[in-house]
Amino acid sequence: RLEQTSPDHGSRPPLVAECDAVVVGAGFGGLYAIYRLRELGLKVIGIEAASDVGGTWYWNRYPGARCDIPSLLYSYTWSEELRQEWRWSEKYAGQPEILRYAQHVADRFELRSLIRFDTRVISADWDEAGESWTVRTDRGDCIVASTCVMATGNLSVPNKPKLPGVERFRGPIYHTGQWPHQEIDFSGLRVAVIGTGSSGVQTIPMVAKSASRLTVFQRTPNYSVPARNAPLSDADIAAAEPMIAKYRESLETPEFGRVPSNAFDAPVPAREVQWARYEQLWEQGGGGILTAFPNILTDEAVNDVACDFVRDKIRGMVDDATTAEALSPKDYPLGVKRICIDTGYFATYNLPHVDLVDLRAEPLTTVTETGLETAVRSFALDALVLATGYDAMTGALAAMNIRGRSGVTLNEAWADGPRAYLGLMVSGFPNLFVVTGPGSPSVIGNVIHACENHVEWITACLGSMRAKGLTRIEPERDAERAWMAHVADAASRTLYPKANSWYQGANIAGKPRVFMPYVGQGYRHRIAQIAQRNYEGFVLR
Ligand code: N01
Repeated sequence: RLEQTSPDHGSRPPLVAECDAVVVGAGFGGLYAIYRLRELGLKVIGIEAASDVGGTWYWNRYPGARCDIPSLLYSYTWSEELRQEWRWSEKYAGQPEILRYAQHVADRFELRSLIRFDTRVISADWDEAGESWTVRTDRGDCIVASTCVMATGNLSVPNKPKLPGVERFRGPIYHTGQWPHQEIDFSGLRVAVIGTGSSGVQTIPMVAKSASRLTVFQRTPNYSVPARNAPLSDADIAAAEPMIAKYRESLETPEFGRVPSNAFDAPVPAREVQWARYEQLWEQGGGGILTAFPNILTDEAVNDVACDFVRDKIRGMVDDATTAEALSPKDYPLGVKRICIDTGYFATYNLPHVDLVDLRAEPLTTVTETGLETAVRSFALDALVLATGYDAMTGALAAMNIRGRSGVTLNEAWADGPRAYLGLMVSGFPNLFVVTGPGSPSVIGNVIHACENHVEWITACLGSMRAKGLTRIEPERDAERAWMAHVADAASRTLYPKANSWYQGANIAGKPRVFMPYVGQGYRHRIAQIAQRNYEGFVLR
């Protein structure tokens, strides 16, 4: 009984159509795919479950939702006109502004007319004889297309934990990833937030502003660094130009989270040297701390000092020593769960009406009609906010009933964990492309740039196939196996596997543990080379 935005299911006749490409999802990946494939001369039909474009930024309307990558970089690079005409107002853009940007792109490039909104794909079946996908939707549409591009997002299927007794709760329940469109007023209410990942860390200070009492239920504390968000002046924008130009020219965007190629032979700096650098980056704000030293994500001796530094900062910001201790992560390295970037998060716990409940010390036992109970205490509540994350990277694909060659479903193919050659295509599923799929860098770094890279690769691939009169592409099983082994090996050389993160599916009960994003180096060069070598590892005909 979640309070959420319901799609507008006003009547429209079902669409029965044939086209060259179906693009599922109208977030930043899908919008660009629709644009590029149309430019290629293909007949494209876009399908989007929401009532508008924006993907993640359509759904994540919770108070405080904001990007953790500077807005001047969290932008498309493919249109210089777009870049010149769009002006971001803040260093880190808030959700409403990012959504307006996506809407502007859709209008500016006339993409909306190609998209069926309020429409969810319920199945996609490969027809071997016809070499086409039959895509069906919950609106009765049946679209036959030679190519399917899944741009369904990495963080688009909310994780709604089955809290015992939750159906009894009489107050409203909100999930940060499905926030209602109308303003939610928590004034005078006793509110609980469950979850302290990026979403929780952003929304907790905002909810605290209006709630009469806020209780945060934390299972795992997170490392969080201050955003130091600020308005962007014209001078800031001009000063950032060389950096943006550099990013546009280079094939890799070196954001935090990436493991640079010099990580493995970098020296371990002295503790004082590290501390001084972390101090500088802390003052600067944002995720820069993860770029402090090349080996911060590969060498525990370096990472340990960074962890000590952040814990020290937490102790300095939180008045109550027990609360500070509970808020300090201790059992995993910094940055191997997505680092949180906050505005006033830790100081929020100094407010008299805000409390932290450490679920490791007192586990949640049940939800009642009027609140929550832990093994130790009861909490009377008026509203519940779930900031409990997502079935990341595979959730949306798994929900679509995709059936490939020989009738094998994607869920069957992925029973032991997801596999995709280059994170782009899955063997057994011809002509089905995944934008930022498992096995690609995707969520490690700047997702907009990752989407651009994949869409450009897919468009070039389809263009080259058309030029050669080819109609079908599928990865070889061996190439896919070797790639996923390489993805696992790249992760194992870093500290990433040392946390129970959503990167490896650890947040979803029963999900196979596979480290999904590619954290190795040179990904863009690699996939470009593979295309140049006549799509090595793919079978085309
Ligand atoms: O989700 P999360 P998120 N009982 O999975 C807890 C991006 N993002 O929505 O760690 C109690 O990180 C869970 O506890 P634990 C960003 O990439 C970006 O916050 O599993 N607690 C955890 O504390 C990010 O990483 C931005 O022990 C439960 C929390 O819920 C990703 O999205 C903003 C529980 C979930 O944290 C996901 O972030 C927002 C249970 N049963 C999101 N189940 C920015 O750009 C889960 N939890 C800034």
